[in-house]
This record gives sequence, C-alpha cells and structure tokens, in this order.
Amino acid sequence: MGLNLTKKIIKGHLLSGSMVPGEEISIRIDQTLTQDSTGTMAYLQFEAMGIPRVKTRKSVAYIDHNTLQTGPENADDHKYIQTVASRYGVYFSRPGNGICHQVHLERFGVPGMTLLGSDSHTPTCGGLGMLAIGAGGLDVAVAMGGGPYYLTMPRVCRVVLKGKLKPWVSAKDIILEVLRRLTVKGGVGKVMEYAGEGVKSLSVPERATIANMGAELGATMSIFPSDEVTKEFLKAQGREQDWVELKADDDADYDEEIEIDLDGLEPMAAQPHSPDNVARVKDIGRIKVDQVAIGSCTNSSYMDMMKVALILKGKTVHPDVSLVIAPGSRQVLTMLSQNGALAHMVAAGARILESACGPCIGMGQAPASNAVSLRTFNRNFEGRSGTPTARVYLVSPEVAAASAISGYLTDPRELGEPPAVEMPQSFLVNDNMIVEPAPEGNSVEVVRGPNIKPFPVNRELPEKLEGRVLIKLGDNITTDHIMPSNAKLLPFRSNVPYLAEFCLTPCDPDFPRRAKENGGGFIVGGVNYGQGSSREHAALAPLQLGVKGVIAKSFARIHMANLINSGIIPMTFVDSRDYGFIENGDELVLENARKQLMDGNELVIKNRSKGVEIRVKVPVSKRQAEIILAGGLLNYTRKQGGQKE
Ligand code: MIC
Ligand code: SF4
Repeated sequence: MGLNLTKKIIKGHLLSGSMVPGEEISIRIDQTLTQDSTGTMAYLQFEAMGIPRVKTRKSVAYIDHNTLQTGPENADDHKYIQTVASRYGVYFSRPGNGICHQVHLERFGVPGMTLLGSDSHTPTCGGLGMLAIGAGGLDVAVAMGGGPYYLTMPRVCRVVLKGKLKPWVSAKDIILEVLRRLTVKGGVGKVMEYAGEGVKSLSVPERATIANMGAELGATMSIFPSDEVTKEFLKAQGREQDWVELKADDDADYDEEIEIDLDGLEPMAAQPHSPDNVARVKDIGRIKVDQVAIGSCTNSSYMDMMKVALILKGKTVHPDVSLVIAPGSRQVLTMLSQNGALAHMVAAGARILESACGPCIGMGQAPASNAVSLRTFNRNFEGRSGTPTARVYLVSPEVAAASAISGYLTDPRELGEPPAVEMPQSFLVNDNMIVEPAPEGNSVEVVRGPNIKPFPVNRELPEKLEGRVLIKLGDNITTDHIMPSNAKLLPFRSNVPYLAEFCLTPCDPDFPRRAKENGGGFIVGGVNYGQGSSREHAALAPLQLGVKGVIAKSFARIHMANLINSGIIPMTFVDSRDYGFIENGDELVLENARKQLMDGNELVIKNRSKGVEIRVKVPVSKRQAEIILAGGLLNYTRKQGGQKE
C-alpha cells in the first residue's frame, strides 16, 4: 500500500514514534514563524532556554497583529521582537509588510518542508504542499532551538474535489461547505488532504484559503499536492528553485474520505456566531448589511483583491454600508496600486487599511451596535469583532463586494458576468521590508519595553490537587472567550498579570475576582473546549489566577497542548453525564495526583460538595504527563538539561 502525501512528508521528518493515528510522534521542523501577539512570549521563552542561535533552516518574525499603536506598548514590543530576532538569527518582517500567512506563502513557504507557527492559521502554507502546523509559542520556541515538535499522529482524511467551480463560486465556498458538513470539531485529530481532478483548477492562493480555514474545522493541518500550478506560482514569485513535485501514491491509504462536487456548490455564508453555521446566501435572504470587511489571512491575495476591485469599478458603496479593505501583503497592495485597481476601490468609497490583521482580531473597525457585518475572514465568534451585539457573517470576496454595493446580503450571480482575473506571470517582488538577522548576534542589544512583565511559571504538580469549581461552561468555548483579544487588550500580550484580569470575562465578568479569592481552582467545560487561536495566553492567564486543572468533555488540540505546557492538567470525563454532577462552587479533590497521573488510567476526583466520585482521563502521552508533573514544559526542559528550577 502506498503512502498519502501527509505520511510521505511526516516520514521524511520523523524523529520518534510510528505513524499510527493516535500515537505520539515527533518531527523535525524546518521553518518557524511567529507573529507579534504571540511572538513576544515565544521569544521570551526562547531566551529563557539559553540557546545562542536558532537552529531551523529559516525562522521569520512577523509584525501584523498589533499595529494599532494607541499607546507605546505595541511599538515597544515591535522593537523587542526586531532586536531579539536579529540577535538570535530570525528574519524580521516589518509592520506594513503584510499578514504572516500571506507573506509566508509568497516569500518563504517551500513544498515538502515542515513549518511550525505560533498562530493557528499557520496551515495556510499547506496550500503550497507544506506540512504547516499551528502551535503555542513555547512549542515554537523549542522548535527554533532545534528541538522536535511532538504531536499526536493524525488521521488523514482525503477530500476529493470533483468537477470545477461555477462562475461566482470560489475557494471560500468550498471550505464553508466542508465546515457545514463536518462542523468546527469535525477536523480534530485529522489532516485534511485535498486530492482529485478539482485541485488542478485551483490556484495556490485559492488552495491557501481552503487550507487556512481548516483551522476552523479543528484540523491539525490541511495540505494540497505540489503540482504544475504550484510551480507556476513559485516561478511567478521568483522562487522556482523551491519547487518539488509532491503527491500521494496512486494506491495511497487514507483513514477517511469525503467528496465534494465543485459544480454543485453555490455562494455560501457562515452565519453568526460560528464558522460552521453555514447556509447558501440565497437561502439566508436579503438581510440588510451595515459593514463589509475584506481582507485577513483567508482572503486577501492579489486575485481576491482584483476580483473585488473589478466588482467595485465604476460603482459606489451603498450609503448605509461601511466598506473596509486590507490587502494581505505589501506585494498585493503595491501591485493593486500600480495597475490602477486600488483607484477603483477608493473611487467606489472603500476605506483602505494597512496590510495587517486589523478588524479580524478586533483591532479597529468594530461595527456599530447590533450591526450586520460581512467579512471575508475565518472566525465570527461572538464579540470577536469588538462589538458584542454585532452579527458577523463569513463570506467570499465576491459576496462581500456585491453586498457592499447593494447594501444587503447579495448572491453575486445577480451581477451577471463575473470579472475575468488572470493569475500574474510574475508578482512584484521586493523584500526590502524583510530585515535579515545580524551575522554576529552577540553584538545586538535586545530592547525590552516596560510592558514586558515576567510570565507565570507553574510549580511541580502536588500530591493533592484541591479547589473549587470556579466556572462551569458549555460546548465550543473559544480562546476568544478564555482570553479575549481586542484593541484594548491585544497591546498587553507581554503582560500576563494584566491580561489575567480579563480571563473568561465574556462568560462571567466576575471570574478573575472569584479565582483569586479562592486561590485558584478548576474550570469545567463542554465539548471542544479552547477551540480557535493558538494563543498560549489562554493557558497562562488561568495559570496566573491559580487554575490547576480543566475538566471538559473534549479539548481543541492547540489549547490542550498549551495547558500541558503550562502545567495545567487537562481532564476529560469518562462518562460525559458526570458533567451534570458538577456545579459552580463545588469543592473538588484529586488525591495522589502524581501517582494517578503516571499510572495513566482513569483518575478519580472526589466532589466533596456532592459526595460523589467522578472518573476522568488525562488524554496525554507519558512525556506529556511528565511535563505536567514537572509543572510545565519550561521546568521539564530545564530538568532534562540538568538545570535547577
Ligand atoms: C486569531 O486569529 O485568533 C489570532 C489572533 O491570529 C490567533 C493568535 C493570537 O491570539 O495571537 C491565532 O489564530 O492563533
Ligand atoms: Fe490575523 Fe485574523 Fe489571520 Fe488571525 S485569523 S492571523 S488575526 S488575519
């Protein structure tokens, strides 16, 4: 039996374990990326490891999230990242150069290589045939130091694309259809490997849109073959030498398969407040729209922007709609400005934003109260836009542009012939905003602003773990609930003590106070707890507040890894009905915690308040159990290196 593409690349990078789904494996990482809102923490952790220079083939630090700069905090962090990058051998993509995933696809991604990024949408480069995975900052720091990346061997799901998209239907509609079918937890523990004749008709940026939103499925990553289309893309980026052909063997074996008939797809939208709440635009109906936002790492490529510009050409944005556009990279923005497309956007009344994440992470452009906002982004979690009452719909650039003109949710097929946009033969390449690291790092002084505060580090797991249930939550709690990010909070990503004051406040404004008054305790969650971003702040802020363990029905992959790395014990109910036997304020105790954990079987938690016992599992490998025992990955690594805690 032949190998699928995922297994081929994993096999070439495998350091330990065997490729059996569910088993822990470790792989060698060729490239890393960080962005600024997770990057400060990643580099602080890298520094704490005492390694003189990164050991990867290429590591890049991007500034794209915190670009609002309403106070000195962001600029201070940019300076820190620029200097620390230079010192330790990391390339630095300056603010304004673009969104990390878009720029990495254009300038650095290489088919067949591995990429680990401190951002959940790192799998975007899977569109190039790269094995690209999102992780917490500490895991990325370890990879920068040359350490292996540990993951659970995923199941590989073959997604067979048949046929060809109809006019006005695009890559976003494909991934929205996958989300509709599989839901936000349907990809957990899986790689989505795309195949079939439909792949050939998709450009690399279109493939990247699909791979990008695999994160919303909860998938470990998504990957496309590297073929002639990939070669043309890399050639147009002046990087033909990076191309290699990669595909699954004809007789490759897959764990699962789904099939999508591209001809049958229609323009779609994910309705509030979840990326899997998907319906056809024509079935949702003519809802009135207040804001349209086009951009983000999902849909801000040159081709996307050209389609938008041509739809807007000669038209005027509806008087009740605010249209904002953020081209994904400086390459895209420059090309649009040189060919006149930017002028069409501006003339139509679009408000042009810098090439950065911007409104996607609530950095400006919060919609009005109760507004309907159409966005070409990837997440529409409640409150993420910065306006708790806003209703956000995720759509393709075509639907967004058509709706900006009409003022209501519009099926773009109403516009007649679609604009004809050609993939450029060559992109405008100018890397002058990517700063190379200093050849001799020792001479670079790392500049630390006053906003950088020490991050919490856990202690060894005690014999007895006890505390109250501080909060009981429902299903699909996102990291945006656990550690909200918006224009007011994002500047404090280097200041965990400050951020902790906002931990879980969207669910209960009293949570931080209660946690502190009780000297910490437990969080209880439902299914897919911690879905969404890779921010390890969603583990560090609870740690700061003394949270010892989280008991949930199931966990999202990256968040669970972040909890383990912080020494917070993740537990799942053996019988999910036991969820019903725990209430807010209940006193829980886990006796012989260290022994129970290392025995690897079921653990028994006593609910003193109810007088019942609850059976839980800690779904971790032996290595991860040892990390929890040591009080987190930093302590564990120091111990391994024989250093004192
Ligand atoms: C996001 O889209 O939620 C972010 C902001 O890019 C996060 C990273 C972060 O919280 O800094 C992600 O997706 O990992
Ligand atoms: Fe930035 Fe949004 Fe992409 Fe996250 S999802 S990297 S905030 S553009």
